Amino acid sequence: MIIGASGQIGTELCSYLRDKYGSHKVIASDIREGDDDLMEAGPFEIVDAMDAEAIEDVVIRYEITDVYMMAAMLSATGEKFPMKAWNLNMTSLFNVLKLAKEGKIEKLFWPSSIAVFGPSTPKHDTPQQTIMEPTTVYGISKQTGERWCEYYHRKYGVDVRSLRYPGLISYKTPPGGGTTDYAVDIYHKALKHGRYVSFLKEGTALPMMFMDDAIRATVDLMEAPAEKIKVRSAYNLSAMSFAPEEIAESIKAHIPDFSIEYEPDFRQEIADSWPSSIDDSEARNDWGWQHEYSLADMTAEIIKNLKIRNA
Ligand code: AKB
Repeated sequence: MIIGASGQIGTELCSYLRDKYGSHKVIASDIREGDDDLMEAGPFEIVDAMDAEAIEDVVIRYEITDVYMMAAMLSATGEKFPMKAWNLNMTSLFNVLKLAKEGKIEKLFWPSSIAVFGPSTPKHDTPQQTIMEPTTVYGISKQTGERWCEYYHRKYGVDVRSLRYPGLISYKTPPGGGTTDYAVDIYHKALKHGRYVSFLKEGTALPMMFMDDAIRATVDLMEAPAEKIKVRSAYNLSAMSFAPEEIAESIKAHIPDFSIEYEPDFRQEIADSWPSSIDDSEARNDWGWQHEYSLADMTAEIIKNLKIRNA
């Protein structure tokens, strides 16, 4: 069961799992309907991630074994609605941790984020274990969630697994309310208008990843033998790091007239509080994580596919 299946990660995760296991083995759910492909490809249930009874009803009805809890309010929207973000991000997690504790599901995936880090964290090659003093509500909720995941594993044997996602870039589904979203929007604006106004300033390097890599990491982590999972809070996960001018350069290789301007807004402060690169050697050593896409590979793939889609 995927909760939050109509969202940026949920949509692609759902189609990957359906290709792998068969459409009817994967139950999509969200508070709102998803795109036509998602709705037509297999079972879909309207479920509010805050509603424990509704989740349990689907779990029992479909005999769910694994749950991916992908519903969340991200960093930028979270700063506008702090209590809403806190309530959604924590209640949705507790709802599924409880089901796992009661033995009603076998395995749980819950996404964490580089937002668990803060301005006092070492900025380059941020290690797995380090100072974590997040300054956003989203980051505080992710750090707290990590502690609870580890607690439920240690105390009740819950098989919960998690990754600290970097900024995720997809051309298939739009992101919503994140600080790293500019790196998705830039491709659409490059093809449509040949220019982009970035809400992060030049030199703001952040850890990023192509969605295909993130989906593979998620499913690989869930399928790894339990004894290989040594971190039960959340694993650092990394592929590439770049600043707005670097992604702009990679786009110029395909669209030579493309130009970028900078008009930083409130999201600059959030980006400045996060690491610029991540050391994910524990994920690589423990369960064999390897990314595939570099910035150049990702840009080529996205531009090729958006051109086909827009033709
Ligand atoms: C955000 O920008 O809020 C997210 C994240 C890094 O978790 N993409």
